[in-house]
Amino acid sequence: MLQGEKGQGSEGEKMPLVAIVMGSKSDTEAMRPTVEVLHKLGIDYELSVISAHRNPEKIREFGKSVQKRGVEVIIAAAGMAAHLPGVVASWTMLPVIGVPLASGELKGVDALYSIVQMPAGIPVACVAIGAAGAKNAAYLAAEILGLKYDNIREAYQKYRRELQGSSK
Ligand code: C2R
Repeated sequence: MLQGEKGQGSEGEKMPLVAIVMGSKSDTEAMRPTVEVLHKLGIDYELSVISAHRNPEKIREFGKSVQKRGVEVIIAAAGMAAHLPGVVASWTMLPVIGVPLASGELKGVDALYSIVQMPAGIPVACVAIGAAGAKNAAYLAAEILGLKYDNIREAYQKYRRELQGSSK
């Protein structure tokens, strides 16, 4: 996965409905489950690496332009003092799903608290630390998009039926 990458894209010029943004290139492996779930559900995504701490102008530009590109849900992943999801949320009206990553000495508890403890006013949805959260961010995005897109709702329903079957 590279910065600016567009996923799916089998039909070429599709506009991604999901934007994944991560705080560092070092987060790439941790976010692979998100990409895999989106791929399985046939949801187009774009992927960027932008740190709110290290590149505040770039995250502002991202937040202000992302909806204009047709994106409807943002998945923002970061480890340590994970301000990225909250900062992105401050620049857009789109729903932001934060993924706390276990990249630092505190194994993601730092990122979890940074993301989940948003003061009232600007919400960020928060999933679990690590691979479970990375997957659930994609499933939650599918649920949101499924309210509007029949193909996504059907793909997600199919996955849920399979899940029920496999847990017998
Ligand atoms: P490096 O490996 O680049 O030093 O990053 C990243 O998401 C990563 O997990 C270490 C960790 O720092 C996180 N990071 C943030 C932000 N920018 C980078 N939490 C931010 O702006 O919130």
